[in-house]
Amino acid sequence: MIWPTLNRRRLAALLATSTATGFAACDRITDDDKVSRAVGVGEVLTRTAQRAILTPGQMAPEYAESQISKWFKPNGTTDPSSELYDQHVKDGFKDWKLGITGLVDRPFSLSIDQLRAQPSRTQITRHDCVEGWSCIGKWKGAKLGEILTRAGLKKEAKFIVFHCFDSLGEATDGSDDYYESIGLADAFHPQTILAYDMNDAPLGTQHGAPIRLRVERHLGYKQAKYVTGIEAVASLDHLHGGHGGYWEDRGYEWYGGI
Ligand SMILES: Nc1nc2c(c(=O)[nH]1)N[C@H]1C(S)=C(S)[C@@H](COP(=O)(O)O)O[C@H]1N2
Ligand SMILES: [Mo]
Repeated sequence: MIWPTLNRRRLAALLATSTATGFAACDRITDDDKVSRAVGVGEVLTRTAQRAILTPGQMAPEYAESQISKWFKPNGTTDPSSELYDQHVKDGFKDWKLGITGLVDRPFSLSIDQLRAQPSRTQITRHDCVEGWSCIGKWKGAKLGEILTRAGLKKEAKFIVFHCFDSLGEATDGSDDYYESIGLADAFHPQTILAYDMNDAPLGTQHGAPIRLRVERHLGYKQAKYVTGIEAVASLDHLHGGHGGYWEDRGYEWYGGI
């Protein structure tokens, strides 16, 4: 079961390398502004190439109960520790609501109980962090595609953004808030869920309570924890650093495919 993943990874790494080499040439002949745009194009090419070769809609490998990691490494924020978050933890997220906003025909919000009543999926998958570690966990959550269908995406909507409770840096103006985004193909992928259970128990604080995104064909940093709101947008330019995610704004690739 692990071999197809390794092969896909090698393929993706090869594609990334060949694209990077291609743009090393541009580096010498263009100014900084053009280079950064070229790198953007490179990412699109890699993504398109990955899509073409890796079969669109492909499922991430799933594992057996016996393969679930005894310990799942918590990473990044392990407690947003804000007044609001602490209050939610204290009352079991009874007043917490997930808003679905932006380019939708019918914006709405869901309480944790309502979210638990949505069509769900359970999956045992491997989480791969760019730092070089992996853990296998079991996730149960509401299918994102169903929620978006209920909200009705406007035709201009191209990306789904996940806003989070936590902030990783020092800034107090919101510029260090964690956020992530995915394209529509991933938003409607059957394994893309808003997970509220991990290993058959409600998601704990360390792993993103009350909900975290599981978008299984992607690296760890795409798996947004502590999601407070979902927004459909036409472009990522106006959000924070404009690259579609906290780590993307700090240089990581947006697609983050595995
Ligand atoms: N809100 C939020 N989501 C986040 C992070 C974070 O710091 N804040 N870290 C990311 C990274 S780099 C990884 S590897 C995973 C870690 O998830 P875990 O703590 O459940 O292992 O969450 C991702 N999602
Ligand atoms: Mo990560």
